[in-house]
Amino acid sequence: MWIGARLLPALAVVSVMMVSGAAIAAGTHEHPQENGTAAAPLDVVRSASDLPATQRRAPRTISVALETVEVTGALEDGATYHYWTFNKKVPGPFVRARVGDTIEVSLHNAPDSSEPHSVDFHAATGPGGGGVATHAEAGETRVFSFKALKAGLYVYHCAVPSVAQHISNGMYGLILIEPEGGLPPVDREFYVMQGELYTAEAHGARGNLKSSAEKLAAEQPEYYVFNGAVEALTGENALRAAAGETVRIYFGVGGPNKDSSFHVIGETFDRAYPLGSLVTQPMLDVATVSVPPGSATVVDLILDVPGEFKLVDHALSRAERGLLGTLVVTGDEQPDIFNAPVPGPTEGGPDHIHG
Ligand SMILES: [Cu+2]
Repeated sequence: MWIGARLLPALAVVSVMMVSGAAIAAGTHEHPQENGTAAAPLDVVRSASDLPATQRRAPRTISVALETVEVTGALEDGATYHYWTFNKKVPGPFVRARVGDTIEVSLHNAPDSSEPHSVDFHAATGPGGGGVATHAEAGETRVFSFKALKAGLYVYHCAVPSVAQHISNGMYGLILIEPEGGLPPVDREFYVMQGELYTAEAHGARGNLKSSAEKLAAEQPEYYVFNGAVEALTGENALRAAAGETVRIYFGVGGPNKDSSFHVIGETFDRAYPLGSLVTQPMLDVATVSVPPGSATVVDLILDVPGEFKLVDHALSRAERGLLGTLVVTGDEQPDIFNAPVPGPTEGGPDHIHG
């Protein structure tokens, strides 16, 4: 409740905070190379493969170390943005626990931060999800612990006002609380989160883009991103698997404001766990899953045929604002499932295909 109560007055002063924050950040960064500069922006994209493997085990105590760091990162070729991060990547680290675990959280706010930061785990039962307990000024470290009472896939995020600004700048991640007995085994797992960036400059601008409090308040983002940057999960960062494998995507929406109609073009989700509920039986054979801000879903795909499959939000205008990923599936063609003859190099027309 405290977040909501503080959000509205915080939005009223957001422009003041941003001006002072930019001035402090520009003047006091002690590690410009480590944290990225306009000349050498940091790669803030978290690889979709960057998540720990499951461990079937009894409940125990686990430690989660988060460092909040403000960095100038690459938004796309020729454009940078001053991200606020957990551990210098967007999203923050994937936290993997099981129901019954005690999770000890340590949050250190880097000394050169322009803002206090914190973390609110939706998996925690207790005031602010830890957001008050971890509120750390620059250079401070705060700790708290919670017991994972409920299995599920949950968002975590910074909870310092303006919360929307902190989330938009990149301060979100996922925590998986596996149910007793775990989830059905799969061959590969991936970690993908969607967010919005509200830049003063129009989409496609070059240079070091500035955040816009006005566009944030109006919920009018210029960019939509998977894992922090424009088309971040394509090319060498594409998700990769082989036909015949079953893959799982842990998908969350940091937002802060827009829901996602998550879809993989050319595939269906053989299993989908809406709203991150893992104790409810999954839905079967779903094409598009709606994921609200601050929520998540687990989707399993049995890959039948090879090819390139696009990860999108089916609100497809957003693909043209950066929201695009690729799942590359290798393997032998399966013409009994999908048969699309490829035109020859010089004879491209449909008459020749069928001739
Ligand atoms: Cu923050």
